Amino acid sequence: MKNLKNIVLSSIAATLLLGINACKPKNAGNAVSADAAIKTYVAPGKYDEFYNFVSGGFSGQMSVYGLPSGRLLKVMPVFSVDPEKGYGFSEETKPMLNTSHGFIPWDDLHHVQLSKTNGEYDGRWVFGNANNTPRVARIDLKTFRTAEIIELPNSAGNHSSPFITENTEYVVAGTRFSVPPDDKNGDVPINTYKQNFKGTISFISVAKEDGKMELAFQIQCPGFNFDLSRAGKGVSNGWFFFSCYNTEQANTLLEVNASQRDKDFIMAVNWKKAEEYLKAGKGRKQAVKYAHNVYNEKTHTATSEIKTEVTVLDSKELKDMCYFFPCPKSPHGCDVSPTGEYIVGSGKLAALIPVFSFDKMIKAIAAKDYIGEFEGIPILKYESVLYGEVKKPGLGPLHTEFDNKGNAYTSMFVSSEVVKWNIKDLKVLDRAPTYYSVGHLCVAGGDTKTPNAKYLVAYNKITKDRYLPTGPELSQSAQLYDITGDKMQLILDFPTIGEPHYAQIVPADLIKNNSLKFYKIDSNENKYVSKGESTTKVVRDGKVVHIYITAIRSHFAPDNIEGIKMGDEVYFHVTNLEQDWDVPHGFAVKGSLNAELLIMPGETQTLKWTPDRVGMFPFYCTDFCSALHQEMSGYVRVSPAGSNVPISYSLGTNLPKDEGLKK
Ligand code: RUQ
Ligand code: CUA
Repeated sequence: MKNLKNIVLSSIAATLLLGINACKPKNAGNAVSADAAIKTYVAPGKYDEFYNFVSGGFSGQMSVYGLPSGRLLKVMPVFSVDPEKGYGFSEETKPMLNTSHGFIPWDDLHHVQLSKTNGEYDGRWVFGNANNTPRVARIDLKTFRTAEIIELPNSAGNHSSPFITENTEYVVAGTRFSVPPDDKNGDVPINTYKQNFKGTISFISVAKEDGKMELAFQIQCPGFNFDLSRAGKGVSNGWFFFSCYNTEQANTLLEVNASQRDKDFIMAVNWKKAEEYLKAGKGRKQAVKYAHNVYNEKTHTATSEIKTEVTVLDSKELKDMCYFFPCPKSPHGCDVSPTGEYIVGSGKLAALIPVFSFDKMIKAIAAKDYIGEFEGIPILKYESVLYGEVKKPGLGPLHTEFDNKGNAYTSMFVSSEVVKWNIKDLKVLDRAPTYYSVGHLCVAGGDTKTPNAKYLVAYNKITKDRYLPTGPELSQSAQLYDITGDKMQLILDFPTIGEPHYAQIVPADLIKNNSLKFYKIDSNENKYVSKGESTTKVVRDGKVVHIYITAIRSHFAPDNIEGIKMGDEVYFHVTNLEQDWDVPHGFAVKGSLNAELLIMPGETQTLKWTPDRVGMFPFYCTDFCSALHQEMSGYVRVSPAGSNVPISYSLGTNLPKDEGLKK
């Protein structure tokens, strides 16, 4: 009987979650603001006002758009190989994708977080999470390149990640899937979830000057699903808030079995307290294995180090560090208002939006206003922490961001709309349809202390009829709203790369003037650099051949290479000698089981090539760099294994014999 009820419940939930048609807004075409074209038009040659950093979801990348135009400016490779840029294919970048499991060419990037100083974006770095094989990446906004990736032990499904404190002291990451800790036997029956599975929150410290990340400590928590998170700020600085679902601790058919309870939890973590425990030596040193990968800008080379230890704080034993408060029902987003006073929980299956008060939470803790505890963690009383509830906001609340006028904006997946409400009186002020089924949304500066309330972007899961059909899969979509007035106004649709989850919008002025224009060739410390054509060479070392080659408009030096033999392992070390902005050269060779290289000015990158047959192999520059770009090419001659063709290489001198005589 119980099962039957569950199945009925589950199909109701499924209808609710999939019932997009039923809630499809009418007059889709008419919802666009009449002056949309003027508001989004950025004339040719003009810059956009904002950068929009958008997660790529299952593309594993992060993309950069200009707003309000919606122009795609760049796709930054992070967790997935990118043949366009040679990321993960060049010898220098391969170590970036190393993990304790080995080289992984893909992941699923859900959330982006810009670094902050005093609760405001500082334009230095943007962080992203790998959801599948738990990792956190830091991208340098001087180069728009991934600078560092750290793997997380004791973790699986790194979803509530990466969220940062108001001065970027920590990047925090919670497990979506609880698992047996890495140093315990994981070979246990799955239905021993309650006994053997644990959740983990990781605190990654970020060095002030250079952003270097270290896994500072982890907190071991009950085995739930930690979904999303936000740091406190202002009054609540020093705390973190995590939404938890599956507090039922189900291990199968979660859509039913993890939707039983009326309320799950938000976990509040006092991280200053955690720091005290850490200092006092209350942590347990645990043997683990995780990769820490760093791209060195001087050597243009990444290194990967496998680390073997982490300090774990136990939430069961260490008091006053973690608290639960109930939150209806299967909460997803967990967002903190600009002052830090309000915490908004978004229960995917809840018919209201609970708004919690930090002040009330602190008082409830002081008064020990508990309704019980879970694995040693006190559970605060819902009413004692609750500020109030937004009634009838819509269906399927997911995420909330804020403006600078005391308003909040919540995405409603099921009813496919953005709902604007007032934080003080919790009244719904406006609703705008999305096309369709909005997931995340972001307001310019919407998670900072002083949001810039000009634009809101909705990131939609389904586009249906919005764009020209492109086969079974349609592009995901972003929609731009002007939120300067009382009513939200839809002014633009633009397609996105992969599936967008969270995104952030930052004023262009914070970033655009710090952009690196080229790498200084004099400071290039790559082991295989050629700082000029005179130092290029081809060196045989047994069966390994190193080709030191340079690129400059419009030739490679050398461009005639002979003496390569079958069975050789060849490394093309290509240095781009240009010292000018926007003059990369590309490098590709016929039959190579590899991608191209795209080498920035002043940089050295290496392509590994194992010739598979005897013959002639052209190579060429792939990036149109000058009027004579088509001339920027060369040949490698491959001879049989036993051949006695000597190594030779040249540029401009290997002329036919008779022509040589004429000169
Ligand atoms: S999620 S659509 Cu992976 Cu941030 Cu909410
Ligand atoms: Cu270099 Cu085209």
